[in-house]
Amino acid sequence: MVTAYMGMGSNLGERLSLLQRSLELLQQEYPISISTVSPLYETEPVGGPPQGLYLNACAAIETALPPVLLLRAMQEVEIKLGRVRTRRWGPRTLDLDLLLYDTLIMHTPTLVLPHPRMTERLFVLSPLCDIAPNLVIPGTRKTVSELKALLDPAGVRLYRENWT
Ligand code: A4P
Ligand code: MG
Repeated sequence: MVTAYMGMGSNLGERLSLLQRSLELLQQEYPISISTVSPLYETEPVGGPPQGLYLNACAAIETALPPVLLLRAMQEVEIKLGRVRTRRWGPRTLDLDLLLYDTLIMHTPTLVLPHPRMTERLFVLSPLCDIAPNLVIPGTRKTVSELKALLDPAGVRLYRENWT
């Protein structure tokens, strides 16, 4: 078993229930156990075209699935919940990103770990810091809490403490 961390986002449709449903499906249909879920944040969109506010959260996952199969499970859940793939960084009903898989560093065309943009994004580091502040991000020698302190605090606000 390893611990992995998933980033979750939605800015289209029934944002809250899509995020809730994605956690249920991952656990019902795959050998995945969600051990901790962060509070939910409402966040200003970063990059892409003008679009609505996101809800973002992070979850800690316990699984024996290898990283590529874990990502595939997350992508299948995105599709089951009706994700329409539009433009990169554009609005989406559900985006599940694999942020970290244990201490693994890897670069393939379909999977990069740690997630390449996670350390620059407060919408990722705020919820991650709530559940794993002292985790060292592989390749940085810094903890989540240290990396978060380097970012501009604007654009991210607590939306709901308990939401699952
Ligand atoms: N991929 C490679 N590594 C990974 C990984 N660690 N986790 C590949 C997930 N996917 C990974 O992803 C595109 C491709 O990345 C996949 O085919 C996969 O093989 P995608 O989810 O299909 O497309 P995307 O999400 O539009 O693109 P991308 O580059 O993943 O965007 P990001 O980085 O996920 O950013 N603003 C706010 N406030 N909140 C957000 O949640 N999200 C984005 C999307 C932009 N702005 C945002 C938010
Ligand atoms: Mg993505």
